[in-house]
Amino acid sequence: MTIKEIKVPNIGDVSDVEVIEISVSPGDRVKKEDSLVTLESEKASMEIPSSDEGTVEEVKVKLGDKVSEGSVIITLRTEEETSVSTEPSKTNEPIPPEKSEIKSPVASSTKQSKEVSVTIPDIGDAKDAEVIEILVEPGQHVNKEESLITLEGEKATMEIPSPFAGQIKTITLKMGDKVSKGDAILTLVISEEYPSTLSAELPSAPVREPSVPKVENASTKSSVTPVLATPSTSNESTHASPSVRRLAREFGIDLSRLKGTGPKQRIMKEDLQKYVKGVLSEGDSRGSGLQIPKMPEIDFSKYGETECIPLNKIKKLTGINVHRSWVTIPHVTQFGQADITDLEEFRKSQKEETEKQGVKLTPLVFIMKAVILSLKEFPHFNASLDSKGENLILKKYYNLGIAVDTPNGLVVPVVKDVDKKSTLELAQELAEISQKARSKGLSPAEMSGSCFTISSLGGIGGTGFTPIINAPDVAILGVSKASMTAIYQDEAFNPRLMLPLSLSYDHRVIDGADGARFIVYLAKYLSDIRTLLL
Ligand code: CAO
Repeated sequence: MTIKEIKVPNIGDVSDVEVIEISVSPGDRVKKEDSLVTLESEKASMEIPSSDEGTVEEVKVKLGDKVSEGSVIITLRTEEETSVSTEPSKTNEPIPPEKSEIKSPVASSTKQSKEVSVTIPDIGDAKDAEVIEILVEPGQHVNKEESLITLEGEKATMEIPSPFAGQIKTITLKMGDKVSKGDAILTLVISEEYPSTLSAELPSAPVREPSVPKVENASTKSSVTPVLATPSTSNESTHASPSVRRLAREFGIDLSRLKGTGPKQRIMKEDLQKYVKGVLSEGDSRGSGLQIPKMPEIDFSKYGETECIPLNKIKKLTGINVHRSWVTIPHVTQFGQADITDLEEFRKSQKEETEKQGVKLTPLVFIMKAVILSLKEFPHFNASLDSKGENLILKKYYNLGIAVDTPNGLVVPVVKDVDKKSTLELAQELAEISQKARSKGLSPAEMSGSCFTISSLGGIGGTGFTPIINAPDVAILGVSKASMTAIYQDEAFNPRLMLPLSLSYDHRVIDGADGARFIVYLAKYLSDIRTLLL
């Protein structure tokens, strides 16, 4: 067993380069060419791969350190019997900063627009390097040193920066092309619109006459951004170019969360964009900074006897839906109560008659009617946010979800077109869907298309609760058990049957004032039986 020092190889004419990423820690197993650290100079980011295989003994650098050729990065415990410090592998040989070439200038004056062809500069001994990323598009303005493409050779990945500032006219190569020194990348229009960089470079740039073979531009040095990394096989999920890494760092994104769609699962710029868009549109808790610690696994049997009952399908599905609603919708619950003394008197007077017709009239049917009147008064309660959360879809139909308690769990059948149905029709349909729900006879169609949901626990008891919105609805009404209450009216306390109501609403769509107005209107309709029966 030998301890070897892995040093920064020749990285061209740069020194004191900052360590911006450390990919290994003591005890890690690394293979030859696995990335150890990423360095970033003013002009280039480069990954330094391991020149040997072994176990990391010690990391000799820390983030922010400045290193140069020969600085020790790590010590590595290897199986070999040699005690000599390793020379950087071939891979670590620097790719010489090179001159970019321009050809076919249209004019010689620096004040006029010129079209130049940007070609692959000297990329060391890498021949037939593959184009794995095109970072620009026609019409785009680029700055000097801005990366144009990424190439992947057998031993190294490198970004080719623009030798000038200008506007891209055409891109000559395509993804997957194999290129070598001198191959055309793109044509760039450079003009006095970009004086800051042009004036610095062009006067001394020996631009070629159209008929003469191309001439190297001696003043435009430092063109290749060497990235001395061989794609890591031990950590494929972080196989990405420096520009993608830079972008990920700016957004604070952990690249190991992404799946690369590029060659050899390389993470492309598009993958990063898709990930960011996804996080933003879905309100992903990872992106919103909601770092919820995992529940600890507890062996409850050490405290007493236990029995494990697996959750059934309905409970699992309900769990997923209520959890998603709870964490993605900002809920507010508004409480209120309705005086249903008159309504109950009327219901009881009708009860015998309707039961003869086989229909059970409960307060819920009247609540459904009152909800429809309130939804008509407040249309944005009869709505859904689109998936991007940018538009409110107002619904011109009135379908109510009704939460039904079944032996298997909670299900929410939907009563369609409630506004078009009579009290008796609704009572009948309510009995039918409750029965179907309890005998698992509901079809998916009978459980979809709700606009607003009612969860009534009034038949059971309780004084109030905070229902969870049945997304994509924007509000839900919770109904608790009505009870006789002393209400102060006309300078006296009177016994009134009061119905507790709790309205949870999506605060992105509904303001607190409208939440309160809605419940006041609802209570008013329930208190006035004449309006309900109209
Ligand atoms: N206050 C006082 N009494 C009430 C009442 C209320 N708010 N609501 C119902 N009742 C009475 C009914 O009048 C009936 O009494 P009578 O037989 O004397 O007339 C009795 O309670 C039972 O009613 P019910 O519950 O069978 O009927 P319903 O129409 O009120 O409700 C249904 C139907 C399907 C909604 C209900 O059975 C149910 O499953 N509720 C549970 C919903 C649930 O689990 N919600 C929680 C979801 S999590 O948010």
